[in-house]
Amino acid sequence: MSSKVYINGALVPVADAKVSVFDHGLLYGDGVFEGIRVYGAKVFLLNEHVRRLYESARAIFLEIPITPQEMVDAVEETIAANQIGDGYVRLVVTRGAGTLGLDIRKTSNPQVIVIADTITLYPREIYEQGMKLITASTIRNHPGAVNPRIKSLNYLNNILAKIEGTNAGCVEALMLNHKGEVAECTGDNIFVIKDEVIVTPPTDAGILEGITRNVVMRLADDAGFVVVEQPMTRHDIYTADECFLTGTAAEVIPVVSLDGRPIGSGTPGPITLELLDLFQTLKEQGGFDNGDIDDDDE
Ligand code: PXG
Repeated sequence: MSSKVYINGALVPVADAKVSVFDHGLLYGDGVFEGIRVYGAKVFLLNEHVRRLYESARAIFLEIPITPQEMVDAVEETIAANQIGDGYVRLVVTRGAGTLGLDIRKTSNPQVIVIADTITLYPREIYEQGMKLITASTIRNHPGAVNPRIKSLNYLNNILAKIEGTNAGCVEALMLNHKGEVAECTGDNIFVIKDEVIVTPPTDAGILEGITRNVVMRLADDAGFVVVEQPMTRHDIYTADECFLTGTAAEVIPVVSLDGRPIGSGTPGPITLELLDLFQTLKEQGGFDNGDIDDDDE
């Protein structure tokens, strides 16, 4: 089976899926993207990802040339054409080709790309034994610059932090915000548990509002846990009972140390494991019955 990439309305062989060297996506990281999981040939939380893509685009004055419903259809078509059972979908919308200058009025034809592929996951041992983290010296983007809530193609800041993690032997790295508070990791949101209260930084800490984060907050709330969004410092992680990360690729992954300090018992915590279980069940069900993550009966 040869894989096909969706580009601007057509499904083409990978070798024919090309963009211009004048595309602002390439020249300036000018564009937006999403990463989505496919479980059992069903796209998980597709509407939430499509909604965030359009919100990111709106924030950077990028008009996506197709409707959200057409985007949903493009994703479904692409995973069907590639016979993806369990995998990963990458949505990319670039600004399109322009001149060698920043002026977006000189650009045209935003490129809409859907790639369906397999996914590289964190090694299984990390789920069992827990992840070790270090704090990167590279801080998260200041929200007054490119707001971290925008999932833009400009990920160099996070890549630099990820390199620091890799160099220290860690698969993820913690990023602080401009105030020195905990923001998130390079591609995952962070939670701690202290005295059975589940705590995560608020969106205005300068983070991506992760879809997995929101799902886990809802699952925890439905299971009767107290969940709070509160500014945190590293001290709150060093002294937490448990810690875990959430993300499309990671799902829910236990964290057992930060900067060499063991967190809690230094092994994956019981509430983390309970949330991991709840997440597995949600995956098997294909999402929440009543659609949106935020729909709550109360
Ligand atoms: N924070 C950042 C900075 C991210 O990029 C998350 C949190 C988690 O969000 P979701 O919505 O996935 O729960 C992300 C997501 C990949 C990949 O290929 C994933 C992300 C970024 C870049 C690549 O898995 N992140």
